[in-house]
Amino acid sequence: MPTDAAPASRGSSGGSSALAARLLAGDRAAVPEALNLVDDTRAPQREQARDLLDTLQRNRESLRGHRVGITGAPGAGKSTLLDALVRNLRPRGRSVGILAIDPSSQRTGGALLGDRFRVRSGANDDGVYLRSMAARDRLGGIADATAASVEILGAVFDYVFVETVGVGQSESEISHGVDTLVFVAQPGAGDSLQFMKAGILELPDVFVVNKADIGAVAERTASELSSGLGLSTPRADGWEAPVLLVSARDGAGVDALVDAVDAHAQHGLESGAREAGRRAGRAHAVCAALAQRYGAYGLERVGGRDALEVRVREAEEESVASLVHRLGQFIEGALTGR
Ligand SMILES: Nc1nc2c(ncn2[C@@H]2O[C@H](COP(=O)(O)OP(=O)(O)O)[C@@H](O)[C@H]2O)c(=O)[nH]1
Ligand SMILES: [Mg+2]
Repeated sequence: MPTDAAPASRGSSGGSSALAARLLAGDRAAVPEALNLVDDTRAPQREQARDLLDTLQRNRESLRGHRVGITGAPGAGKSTLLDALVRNLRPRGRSVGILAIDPSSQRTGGALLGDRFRVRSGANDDGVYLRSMAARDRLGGIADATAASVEILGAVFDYVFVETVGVGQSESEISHGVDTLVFVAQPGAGDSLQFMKAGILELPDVFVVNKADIGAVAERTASELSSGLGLSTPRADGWEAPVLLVSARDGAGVDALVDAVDAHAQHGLESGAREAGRRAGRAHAVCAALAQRYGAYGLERVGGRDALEVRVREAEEESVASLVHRLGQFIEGALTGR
């Protein structure tokens, strides 16, 4: 599908169609407006947002930006690493969109990171864009909001990075929304042990032991992780997750990290894992949003989670937002006996 094709002007709003066309043509100036639209809770805006996202979904072949989750405990160095990644990628002409999901507040972490980018990459560089999103107001259900923002950024930028905090549940949550999951470990913090206990060692596609500049402790953590991975069962998709020693502060190992992310992207394209992952991610986002809104009982009323996932997989021309809306109305109907 050509990226500059004007999308069908179906739907209620010429405005959101024009916006979708601009995004699909690679217009970076359309990004803030589009992200504001999908964040707007007013009914007419929500409808326009669904139109916009449906258009992107119909043109999904054009959403080529590779989606990378950066996760790990607070203080592990995720934001510093993103900064290093931007400084590595920008001189090579690769564009970067960043979504920082802040679990506590809307302003602190993201704004700080934003300031750092303005200092480092210059205010006039439109090849890097950062948006921070507060998870606090979303009652843990950030799957559909993240999905919408990632689609928009992925229409325009070569890489979309999503920074999320945490060890455990959040890895599993974010792994559904990205193509490549990078786990950033803090040297000596026992992250590798926590991982093995939680049984989620198989989720990250790339392991980074950051702060390699502090020496022996970082190397020990890296070898712990490597042996833990050696003991885990091989992955069905054949990918072997590398463990990389990186210093986000000095930039050491950042080239190797970019290479590992690119190699995983290539593997995903060739094996079909990326396409399959995006499909599964959509199903997950829809079900998570509906379960959050209507509970397990609501889902049962329409045949349960598995049946819903099948429906989502079949509805390839509809965005996550539209599916949540349409299936939500259906569930409400079932719950009120209409
Ligand atoms: N020595 C060292 N410190 C680092 C490195 N990367 C980050 N830090 C420091 O670790 C702290 C937390 O970094 P930050 O990027 O905010 O972590 P986040 O919470 O995971 O985003 C900050 O004081 C950073 O300066 C590194 O490679 N080496
Ligand atoms: Mg951070």
